[in-house]
Amino acid sequence: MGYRVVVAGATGNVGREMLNILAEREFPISDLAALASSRSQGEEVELGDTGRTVKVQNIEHFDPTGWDIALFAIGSDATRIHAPRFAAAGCTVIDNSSLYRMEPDVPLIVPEVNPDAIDGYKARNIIANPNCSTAQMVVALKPLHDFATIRRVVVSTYQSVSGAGKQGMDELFEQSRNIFVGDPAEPKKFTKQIAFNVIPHIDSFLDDGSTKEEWKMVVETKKILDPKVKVVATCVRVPVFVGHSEAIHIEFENDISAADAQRLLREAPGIMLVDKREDGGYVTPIECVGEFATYVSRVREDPTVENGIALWCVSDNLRKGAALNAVQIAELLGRRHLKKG
Ligand code: 2RA
Repeated sequence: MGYRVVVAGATGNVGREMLNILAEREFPISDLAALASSRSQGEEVELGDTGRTVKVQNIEHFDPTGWDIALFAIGSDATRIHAPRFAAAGCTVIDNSSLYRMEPDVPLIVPEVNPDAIDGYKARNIIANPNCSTAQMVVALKPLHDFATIRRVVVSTYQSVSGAGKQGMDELFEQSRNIFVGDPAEPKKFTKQIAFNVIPHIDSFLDDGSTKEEWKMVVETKKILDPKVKVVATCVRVPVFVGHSEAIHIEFENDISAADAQRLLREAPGIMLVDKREDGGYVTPIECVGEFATYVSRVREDPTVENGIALWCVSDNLRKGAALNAVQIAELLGRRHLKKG
């Protein structure tokens, strides 16, 4: 008993993590297909540590007829080609790219935040996964918003290089190594040196001076959490391999104390509160790698506004920021709408 599951982009950072998480969460799979471009055709990928390996097929030649769920991590250009044909064949697409996130008839889902929105998936038979930096933030905001209604969010992100794919990770590694031999190497993936540096630029610049990554955090938060919430973001690339961190400052309509916020966060789904006002009483990105949780630390009142809370939020961007959220959407879809084969 189980679903016929396709992982498209199976050899990339997120694709491999989706395979790992399908195994870790024992997602019911009766049949598994791993797809990638022709470059990776014939490679073998593993379904986590189950010992089960799957030969990678060329997505161009794959017929999705009779398959139940396709987890996509192939970028917007390839998704534009393949998602419609998978959806039309009756295979529900859960897409990690940004292509469909803001389409009015495509649900954009974080299961801990807006699970009911998935009930509209049949319109296109496509469900969108949010941007990694949005996903962890709305998980942390949700319990606080339900309690005291958020008016405004100011967020600064510290995003790891794995958000830019394997090339981003390779660039940090090589630059960090070469610096000690006096040759930091010219930036390729990033606009400036990333080793021992930070870069206030992710994705492309928009006319108003913000970047597309910052725009995504604004519009996706409004779609997932509440269109009335005002958000302003500064998204920064930092020399960390995996794990996005965020300093979040929140203004509420109603009164909320730090103790209220800590209690709500401690009890909320998907959140691990690690918050002691002492040396080491907080989470850092290195500690979140490989974990499912969205970690929250440094919860405190912000005295500069009437009802303000500031906090620190850390999560594995390849997991809750992408692969885990996608698998959780598949679990939600199965519970609510699909019959196991
Ligand atoms: C990044 N959120 O971190 C973007 C895409 N994964 O680069």
